[in-house]
Amino acid sequence: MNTALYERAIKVLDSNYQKGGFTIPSAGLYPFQWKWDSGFIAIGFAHYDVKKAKTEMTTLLDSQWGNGFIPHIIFHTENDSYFPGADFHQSELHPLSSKKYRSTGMTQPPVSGFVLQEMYRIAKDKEDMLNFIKTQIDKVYDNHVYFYENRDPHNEGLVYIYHNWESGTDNSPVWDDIWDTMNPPEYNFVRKDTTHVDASQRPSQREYDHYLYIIDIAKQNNYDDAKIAELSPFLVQDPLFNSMLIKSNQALIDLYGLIGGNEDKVKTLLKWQSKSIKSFNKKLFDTELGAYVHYDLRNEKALRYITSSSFSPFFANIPSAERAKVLVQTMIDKFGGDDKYLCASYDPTDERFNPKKYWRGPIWINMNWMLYLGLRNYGFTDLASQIKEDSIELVERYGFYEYFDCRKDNTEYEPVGYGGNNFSWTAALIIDFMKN
Ligand code: 2M8
Repeated sequence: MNTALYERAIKVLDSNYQKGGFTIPSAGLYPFQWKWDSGFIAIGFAHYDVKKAKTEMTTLLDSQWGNGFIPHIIFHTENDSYFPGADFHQSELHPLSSKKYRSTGMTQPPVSGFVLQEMYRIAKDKEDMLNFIKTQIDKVYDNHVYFYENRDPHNEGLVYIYHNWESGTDNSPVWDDIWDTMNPPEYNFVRKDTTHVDASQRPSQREYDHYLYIIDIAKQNNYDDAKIAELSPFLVQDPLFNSMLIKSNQALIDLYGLIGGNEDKVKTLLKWQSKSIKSFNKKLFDTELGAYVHYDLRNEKALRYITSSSFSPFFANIPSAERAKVLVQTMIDKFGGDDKYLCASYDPTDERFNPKKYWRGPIWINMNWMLYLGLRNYGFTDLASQIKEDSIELVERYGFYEYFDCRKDNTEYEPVGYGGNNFSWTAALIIDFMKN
């Protein structure tokens, strides 16, 4: 193990940890607590500072609303280095929003269930960790109840997201098809992200108009879920989001099994689980592409593009063994090759691919971490190891960046680490990669 790298990762995480009991993703660029970032961060902490790992999750789950919803950003502090902030989002419009924290009125992928399970796996003192999990697990369960009761209008076992920021893969080329159906006003606002990061690596101004417009619709309806389902121009069943929900369902089933009792909850979880996996395989797999794709519920059509999210079902044990082989072949054919690190966030053979721009092509360490665990679980050990080795090599060579260029022959366009530096989930998951 590269001990120096491990120590550097710890330094990144510790310096991003805040007095309020949460960790910012990256200084300047992202000065608050983000939902899925926090989960990955807690996994990193669990390896060397159990107290911080627990605090990270407790603070996140403490932001839960009265209806079980957990927001995507929790604005613990006033900070004007980020746009749009608490005053734009106005979570207080929702009658059940947290009275303690201001937040956004949208969510992010449901990481908390599998994060608690990872914390248990990593813990040396299992009894202590299980006691901690007992104090938090029902909040995660309530969060899943929120999803199944409010985000699945056709009762399919597949939940929707109503904003691209809910996906975590903010400006994926997949969303371009949805932007084509919209024509929002040109907003007058000052971007803050492009004061921290070169504009060529971030979403465009016009994309931000779309992002703000969807929030405006949600706000006009006080973040009411039924109204959003009726009116949002963006309503998508996302394979990444649903894979993480399914992975977390399974984690809750396993953890309740360790805790004992809770039979009704386990029964409900098992019911969701079989329905979700069945629908997922039926609706989101594209036989012609050999990959899982997004489904646009607003316009009732599949969004037929291959992204790293297309492979996320490995992480949640969704594909059959036979389908898994097809999926691996697609990954190798489109994303692999001696000239590339794995795994680009968007199909490098497609014209929409951009190797430098945020979620339109670069490699993200959190995606690699999920793909690694999923592929390993299915027995694709060589491919899994390659993803792990590529991830470590990228960070060793270029630093703890937010995202990375997948092209290996990159002497012409160094540096290849993009976005924020000293990025928390990159550090946290490199720690886990090195220990796993
Ligand atoms: C990025 O998203 C935020 C909005 O949530 C932004 O660009 O301002 C995404 O990469 C998202 O997945 C991530 O959680 C967040 C913080 O790291 O940054």
